[in-house]
Amino acid sequence: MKNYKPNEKLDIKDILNDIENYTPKRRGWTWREKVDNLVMNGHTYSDCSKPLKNSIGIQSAVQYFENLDPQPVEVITTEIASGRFEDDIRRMRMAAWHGADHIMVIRTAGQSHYDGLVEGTPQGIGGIPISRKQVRCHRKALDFIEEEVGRPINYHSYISGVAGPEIAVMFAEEGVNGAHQDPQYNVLYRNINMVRSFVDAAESKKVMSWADIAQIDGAHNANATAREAWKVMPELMVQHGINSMFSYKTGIKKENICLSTVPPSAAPVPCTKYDLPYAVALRDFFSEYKMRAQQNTKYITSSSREATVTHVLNMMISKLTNADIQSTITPDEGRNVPWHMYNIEACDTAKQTLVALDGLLEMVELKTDGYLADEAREIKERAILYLEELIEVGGYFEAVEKGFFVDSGKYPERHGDGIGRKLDTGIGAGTVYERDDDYFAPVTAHFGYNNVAQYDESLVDNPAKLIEGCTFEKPDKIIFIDELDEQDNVNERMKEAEEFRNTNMIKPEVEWLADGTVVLEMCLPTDKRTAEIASIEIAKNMNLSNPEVIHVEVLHPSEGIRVQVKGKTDFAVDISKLEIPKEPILLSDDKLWETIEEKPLKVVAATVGEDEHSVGLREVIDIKHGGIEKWGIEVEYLGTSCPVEKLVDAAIEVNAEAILASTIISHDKIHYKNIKKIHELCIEKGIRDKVNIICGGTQVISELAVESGADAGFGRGTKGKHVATFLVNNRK
Ligand code: Z97
Repeated sequence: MKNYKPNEKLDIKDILNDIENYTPKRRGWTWREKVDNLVMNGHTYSDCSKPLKNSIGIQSAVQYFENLDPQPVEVITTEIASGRFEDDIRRMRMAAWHGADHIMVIRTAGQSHYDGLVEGTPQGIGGIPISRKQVRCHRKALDFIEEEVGRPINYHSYISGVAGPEIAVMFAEEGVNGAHQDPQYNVLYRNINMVRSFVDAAESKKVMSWADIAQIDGAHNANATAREAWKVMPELMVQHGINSMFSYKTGIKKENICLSTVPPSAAPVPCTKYDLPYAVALRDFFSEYKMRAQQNTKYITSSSREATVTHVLNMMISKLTNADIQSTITPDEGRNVPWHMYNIEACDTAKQTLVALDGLLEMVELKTDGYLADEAREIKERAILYLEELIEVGGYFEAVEKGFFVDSGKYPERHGDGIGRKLDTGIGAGTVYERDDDYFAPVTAHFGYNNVAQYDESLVDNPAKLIEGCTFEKPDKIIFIDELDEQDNVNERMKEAEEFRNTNMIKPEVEWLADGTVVLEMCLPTDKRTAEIASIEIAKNMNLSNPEVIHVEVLHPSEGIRVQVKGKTDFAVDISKLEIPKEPILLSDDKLWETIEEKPLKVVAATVGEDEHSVGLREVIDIKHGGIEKWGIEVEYLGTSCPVEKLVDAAIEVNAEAILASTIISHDKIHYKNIKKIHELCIEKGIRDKVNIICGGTQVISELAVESGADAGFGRGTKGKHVATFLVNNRK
């Protein structure tokens, strides 16, 4: 693959090229490298990791801190779900530049509905990469992206459904680094037979342990499904316990077993009273395992503001209880649309919050008595009682049959509305057989009884040797099958958007390249229902097709409604035909301070003629609003309606380097006439070659000001920095 520069787009065709011969360059999960007392730009960080080679900091970093971009020690997850792997690749690159190093490619529909490995691209069914080709392309693109940002990136998907073991093998072969795997997920939410799920899980987990794949469990789904999410806290502990110990016993090492934790509640309930004791209880029970913290999604709405606040509060809990992986959710998961730009926002929210809370535990500590300790203990006690009852009734399968799980009562209370499954029903029921005495599979990482000794006793621990290595050791044994679907495949899809791939044509996008989708935001002075319908009409009048309300918020029942609408544009823009004015290059604060400190700079300033409009000039001068005083420029302000002679004389008297003349009034071109006068007076008094004449005002056009004799003209929108940069760059 080519080595792309930051200003070059990844070429999907380059990734697809020779994909049949790709093998992953490494396997296994990677944690960030912690740096003790990392110093960056003079600040010392306690909980940060090795900085990146290429990245984009949060907005204040870009604007005020020269892209200071410390990386928290927690792995940051982003969920990508465009459903088109060629678009996912671009999204991965954006996310990695914003600090994500755990890329979960998730589904828009159930991966667990697949009952086998699929060749080609199942576009339209799900967003998850199910085919070897997709996984390969993703991992290959990430090989480049991780070099580009300078940090390993963990690639992640799901090992679930009755195809779990096959997918696990494919993921191991292809260098996938993390996966969700929890048989309880299959049983409870996908009605896959219990026996089959646990047998499959044993096989899958064994394979995952061989490939060093980190595992995330599925306990959080009980929280998202429960009627009142904070009531399932004891159950969540039990689910974590079952999957963790099962995984450990199949061979996954403890540091690769990550509990999928989620703060169970959210405001307006007093959520910290539930969430913090729960997080503490979890750490008490599962201290040897890793914690993957996800934001609460049970109570998420379409308000991205609200989702962001929940996310930040959840990260406070993560920080107080040392989460290892911080997940970020599309902050508007409530809208159920994979809005990638909001995913990036969520990565920034995580980075911003975790860096802001750097060193928190050096300053505060959690109390070990009182409410927090009592509550945490109570949750643990309830969990133990739950587990004891589970054993009493005969074990996990019996407990599921009796509807123990996702019951809406807080254990030991039970409402009888849990998810019940029968041992002999569900998908894949009756498909598990005991292995024959002479059962034998010549493969690596195989769970359970495998009678290798019948062929070679010395190879009991290495059955694949009997066939000179299986696909794990000999990747050239993997048979790569490309697309099978003639219509639904990457080549066809790429043809559709060909006009927009690496050409001059652009269209806005949200989900896929050139989907034309935009978001409109408006405030309408009416009631909620009328506003919803009116907003659609407004979008139609703006020529947007398929308009759809994605968020409504009542500001007042009759005075105002905030509405967000999405819709599609049907035109494209040819960027080669745009006239793009040069961006003004502004000097940095440091450069301005440094230069002016070295060689002080004095100016005189006034509004000239009969002009009393001083606001614009004052904004450009005053330190309060980022005027030129900010960098130490000395200003002799002569007030308003200043005669031009007085201004020029003042410049001579104080030995000013520049004259700043401001005018708003422009009838009869009086502003340019005054400039001309200043210019001529300066010549007459012999100082024109020593001073810069700078003219400002809302009606000033730079070229005309210069034609009238000024050195520069500044119109509407000018900030102090524009003027300061000009003064420093053009000293006479
Ligand atoms: C997360 N935000 O990160 P399906 N196995 C387990 C799961 O939890 C899931 C699947 C399989 C969430 C998003 C929700 N979890 C994902 C343990 C899904 C796969 O059957 O393909 O829909 O789900 O956890």
